[in-house]
Amino acid sequence: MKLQLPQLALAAAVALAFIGSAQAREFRSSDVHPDDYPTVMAVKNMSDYIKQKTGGKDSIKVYGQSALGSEKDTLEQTKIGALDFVRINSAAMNNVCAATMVPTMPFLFRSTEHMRKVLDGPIGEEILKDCEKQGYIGLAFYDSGSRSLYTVKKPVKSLADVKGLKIRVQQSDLWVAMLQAMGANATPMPYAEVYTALKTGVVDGAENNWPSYETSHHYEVAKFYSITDHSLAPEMLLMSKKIFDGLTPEEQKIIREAAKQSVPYMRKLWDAKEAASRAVVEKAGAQIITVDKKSFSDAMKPVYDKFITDPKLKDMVKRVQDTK
Ligand code: GTR
Repeated sequence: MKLQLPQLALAAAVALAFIGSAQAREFRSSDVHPDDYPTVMAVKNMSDYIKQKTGGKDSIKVYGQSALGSEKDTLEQTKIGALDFVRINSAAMNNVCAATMVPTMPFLFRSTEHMRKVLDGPIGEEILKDCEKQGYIGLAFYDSGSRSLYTVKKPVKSLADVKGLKIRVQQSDLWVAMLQAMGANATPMPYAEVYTALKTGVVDGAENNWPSYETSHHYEVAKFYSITDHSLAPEMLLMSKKIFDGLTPEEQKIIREAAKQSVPYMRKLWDAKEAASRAVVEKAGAQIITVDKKSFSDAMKPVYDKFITDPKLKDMVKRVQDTK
């Protein structure tokens, strides 16, 4: 029997509907933070959006607290398609995709507003797009506030005090160079290992934003928090290109939209969390130390000289600085 055109169209529609429903899936996403942390909440918010737009078919489950491994490990899993999404700090991508070094650079963003303006605009899109060559679909930047130094035994009151201190850094050559330029003995290690390293004296200190300092309980061991504000390195949400390429254009569109719409939601949570975390650590007895930030910033020149050598990166840094 020969099928007529309308019958063919109907058969195709039935087949498509069948394939669509058969492929219902729960994507997996990793994070190093606990359940109620703004980055985790943002991906859960994305999941709600995706669920709603796909009529309950697709969703994302977040595995927090490094349950699936360190940021470095989960990035590798994502590249090969063993993991669907990964939420990491830009630092974790520095050795993989050079453009991510730009928003990580010390003392580059002048304020949170400046950082948001740059990352919401064409420069942010360029950096996200640049991750594709390495097997990642860059979906969004999230806030991470500014990072400062904290120590266990003695407070850092000036740049000279950093000399010789063993400071944990993220697993990025750029981060190693940054802390070395401050005079520290930079020690890269995964986030999940830092609490014990501080407690057992493997390191003398670390550096992070208020919410991480609080939720990781580092403040209980390292109670001297020196406000250096040395980097506003943002968070990133990436998807495995291998997985993304296997989705329908409609699913891809929904995922991109879901990520973008989660950014303002995350920022609201972030602003509240920064203030709340600072209050928690202060109440618990953390000592907040103000330092001469300019001396720290002046010490960063060798870091720019070493890492921002490619003309494209130089131009990008200049465009960030010129963004008003
Ligand atoms: C946090 C960030 C994490 C991770 C961590 C670290 O602020 O949210 O993605 O980079 O710092 O220091 O390893």
